[in-house]
Amino acid sequence: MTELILALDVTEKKKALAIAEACAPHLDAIKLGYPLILSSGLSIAGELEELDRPLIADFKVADIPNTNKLIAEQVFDAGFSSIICHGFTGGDAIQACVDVASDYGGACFVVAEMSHPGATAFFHGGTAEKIAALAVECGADGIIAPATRPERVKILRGIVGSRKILSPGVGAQGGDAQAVAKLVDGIIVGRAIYEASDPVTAITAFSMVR
Ligand code: OMP
Repeated sequence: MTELILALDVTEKKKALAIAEACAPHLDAIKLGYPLILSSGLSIAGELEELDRPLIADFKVADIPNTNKLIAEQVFDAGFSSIICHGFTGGDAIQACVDVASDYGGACFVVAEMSHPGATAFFHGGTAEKIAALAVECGADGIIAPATRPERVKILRGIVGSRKILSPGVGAQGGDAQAVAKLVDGIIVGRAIYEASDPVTAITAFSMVR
């Protein structure tokens, strides 16, 4: 089964909570990042915990190992079950997040290649492949790879094997959920769900993944 993960990038707290509550029964996880947490505070994780869905912290952590460790501890203390970090910072920085995740019984996902058009400037030419290999070496639970480029996901799958691939970029960014769902373990969907007039109905467009 491919999981469906809602990217809850809604900056109005009341609206975010209402969408999460309505959609939760149809989701496998909820991803929170800077837009919602900077507008509502980290404590929103505690409020969402009662929906009983795993919470993924998308801070794309990208600092030195010690700072990564401190950030990851805050994330897991707040009730998240997974953290997303960048991989271009290198093995020691990834390892810091992986180790904290493991201490808390949580998971760490490493961004191997981003989904937006500009990402090709730096992630192509071997970088994404190197990051994916580093993620495996560090014992990460999986990688983030672009739904906007299924052909790249296939290449990265060849590197990470059975580790999880979570894939953003379907819907608003133009990626085709159907095409990528069979290649990955989870698709991450934001605007196509939370900007819809009826988010729960919008989810049915992604029912092929659950
Ligand atoms: P929508 O484009 O609205 O579906 O949202 C996609 C979500 O995935 C946003 O929260 C992005 O920050 C996130 N994301 C990407 O879109 N591309 C990436 O390469 C990586 C991420 C991510 O790490 O989640």
